[in-house]
Amino acid sequence: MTEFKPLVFSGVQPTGNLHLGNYLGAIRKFVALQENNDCIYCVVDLHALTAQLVHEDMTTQIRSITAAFLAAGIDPKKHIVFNQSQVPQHAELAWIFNCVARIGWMNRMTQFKDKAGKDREQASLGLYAYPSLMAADILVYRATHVPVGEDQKQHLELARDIAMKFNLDFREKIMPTGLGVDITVGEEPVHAYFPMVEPLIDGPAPRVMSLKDGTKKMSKSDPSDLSRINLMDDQEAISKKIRKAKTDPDALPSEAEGLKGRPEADNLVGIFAALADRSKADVLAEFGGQQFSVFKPALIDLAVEVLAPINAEMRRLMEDPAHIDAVLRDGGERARARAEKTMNEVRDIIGFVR
Ligand code: AQP
Repeated sequence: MTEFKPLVFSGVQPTGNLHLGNYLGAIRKFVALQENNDCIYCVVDLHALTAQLVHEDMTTQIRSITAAFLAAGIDPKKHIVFNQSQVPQHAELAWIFNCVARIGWMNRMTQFKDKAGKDREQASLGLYAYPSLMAADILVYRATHVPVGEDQKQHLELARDIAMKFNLDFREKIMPTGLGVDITVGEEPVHAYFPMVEPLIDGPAPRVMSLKDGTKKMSKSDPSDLSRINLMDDQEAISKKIRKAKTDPDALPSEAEGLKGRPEADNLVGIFAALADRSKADVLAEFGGQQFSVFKPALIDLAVEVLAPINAEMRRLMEDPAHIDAVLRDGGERARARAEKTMNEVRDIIGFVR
């Protein structure tokens, strides 16, 4: 549908230890996409302020996410890797988008409701406006494709709504600039400045669940460290967490259908399948009828095999913070140049004097 030049953008918050959900749901896709696409990957440090303002280890966290990107195989020379706060154009476009987005749209965001909890009055304005900044992160590069986990689907729909409203509201101003692109949205032809971003959610593990509760997503902010496998976990920690992972008393089924109503079993089989690049059906063809006492050791071996090299490389990179900072500075410079081009065009479309 899109006639914009394809461009991949995605971001990860420096808010704690990266876990297997972040890796399988997002970072591994980032690595695969760089083969055939122009990609921009961002450590979204401004977003990290939304739920908690003061982070004692902000600098280390930014470096650690960058190290994870590089250790997983992202090439910062061919693509762009940077931290968001180096490119102030994200925040500038977010302000304009705050004026495009409607309160009613923001009120529907389930992640705000989840993260704000019961005491919504005490949540920051930033947490509420988070999806508008996320739309700006993507659209300040006029990116067309965004690899994310399933939890971000609603935010990407909002980004599309914001782009569409901007395109329609400024239609008459975009036309004479010659900066727009003719696209079709549904049946409708639209002369668009901003593309309708496509989420790239499909994959073997769009939603990795907690090891302690198969109905909750694996999350950095879960108070229990046993709920997640961190990319920095060593072999012993991985082994302990999988051994202690919640299961049910039954043997594994022989077909994927049999995982219905068994969230913990479904999650562990899904993790195995994603790590091994196999389907759940294929994994069950091998382990169907076996108890968890057989399956878990196989999962431990596989998880250690996949994660150990990433873990080792992250540790090596973290010993050279100057190198990581140089990668971010170089990426920041290149990202800023692209973002400023968009912002100059947006300023012209709106009619700001410059
Ligand atoms: N459990 C998950 N399964 C699959 N994908 C996931 N992602 C996060 N959790 C899972 C994806 O990882 C990318 C980076 O996420 P983020 O750190 O920017 O924000 P998040 O979604 O809020 O991640 P967390 O771990 O849940 O952090 P906290 O606890 O701080 O909220 C995104 O693409 C996300 O979809």
